[in-house]
Amino acid sequence: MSHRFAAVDLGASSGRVMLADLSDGLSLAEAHRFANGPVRVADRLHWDILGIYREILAGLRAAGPVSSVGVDSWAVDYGLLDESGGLIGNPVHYRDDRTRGVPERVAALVGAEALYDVSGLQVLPFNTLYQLLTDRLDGAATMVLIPDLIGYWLTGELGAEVTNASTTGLLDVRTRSWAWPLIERLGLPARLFPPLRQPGEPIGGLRRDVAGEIGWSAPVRAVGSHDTASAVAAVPASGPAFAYISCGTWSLAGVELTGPVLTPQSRAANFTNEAGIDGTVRYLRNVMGLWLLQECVRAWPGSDLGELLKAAAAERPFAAVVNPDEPVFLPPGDMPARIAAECRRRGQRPPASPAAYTRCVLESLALGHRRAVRQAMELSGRDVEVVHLVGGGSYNELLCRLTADACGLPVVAGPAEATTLGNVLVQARAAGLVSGLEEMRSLVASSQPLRRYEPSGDARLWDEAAARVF
Ligand code: LFR
Repeated sequence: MSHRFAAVDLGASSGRVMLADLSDGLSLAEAHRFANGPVRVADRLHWDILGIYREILAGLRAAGPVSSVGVDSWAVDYGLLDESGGLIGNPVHYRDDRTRGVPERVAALVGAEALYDVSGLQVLPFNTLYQLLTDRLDGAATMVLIPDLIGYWLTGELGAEVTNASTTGLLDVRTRSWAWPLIERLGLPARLFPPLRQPGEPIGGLRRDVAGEIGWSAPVRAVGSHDTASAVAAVPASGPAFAYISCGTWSLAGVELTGPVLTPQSRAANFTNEAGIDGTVRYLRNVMGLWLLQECVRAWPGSDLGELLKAAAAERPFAAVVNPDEPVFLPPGDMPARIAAECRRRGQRPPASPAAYTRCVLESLALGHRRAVRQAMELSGRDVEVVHLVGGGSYNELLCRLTADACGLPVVAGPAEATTLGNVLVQARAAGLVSGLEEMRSLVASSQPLRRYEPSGDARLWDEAAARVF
């Protein structure tokens, strides 16, 4: 029992409760998986947070007793609590468009340079600070990020785990504490921001009612509660000369540093300095990710992803490519139509079949990966010898191969479960079973299946394709 840990991992399209056993190496089992996604009510996109919580409890019940529980999820989104700790309204989904025009207003008020200098964060329309500025805050006593909200419901303890807090735009990237002068400047009430906690710190024991419902009790521990922080912690790298792509709904592509890069060039390239485990900096950019394909597949009822990928491998290379990061791709909706419009805008004929769209998406993503990895190297000065592609996207062999070719670097694909592994390894370390980041990573490398792709093909074709879209 003392070597078993539970990870609650909430993704934008599904959530899972995973069980890890470290008694002999490191093995993972899925205790429960459930669908997740936006719920549109009139003109707002929400998360079904109570449904998510119910599924988490079902998952913990199925998992059985463990030494501790850790929770991670996507970043930036939050719930507001009233004086008595009750949730005010349903958390809004980051793909909602309520922040339209807000980043520009904030930049005009504070100055884009000053903002970047404080938080080191890339400008994405859904950053917490922009969302908060559109929210009604009068009755709100506390703002809790999604994993901290789950932690609060499980234990009754409030806090803000620092890796995820770093995605709010309101954390000082140098001191890793709340950026009080900025918070005041923006007119946001200081009372909203709970005390920070570090990955590995105990949050509290399960509430009595929770323990009663799931049939056992254990402490809940803070982990890298931003899913990307957990994923990067579990990259199976053996030295510093690596880039990573945490590839799922999003592709988070960059390098791991010991300090932030806050240069004007870095800001212009919209690179972010998010907080990693053990004081590391996740220097990366968001690439639109497999969201592009997920939304295509949603538009093609009855289509089979495996078949599509097989057919895409046989499609003509570079027939059409887009910049995957066009803001027009962010909201849910008819993705093939938007891709077709982007192709036309760039003077290319739109794909003519689902297989051709799939090829277009994967080549476009590989171009996005290449641009982010190269810029991360240039802007940080970090040498990179290998690209680690982790997360669900590592199952996609065509994407891995295209990424290796586009980057001109070997790609090591896997583990697919990097987020869960990072989550449980931080718990295992707190329990004294592993020593540090290095040992965590070598345990991942020795226990998880990995595949290696050497770059091949004509590099000039990728240069030419990149010049078409960037
Ligand atoms: C990935 C992720 C990204 C974040 C996006 C929105 O799951 O957490 O890191 O930018 O979701 O929260």
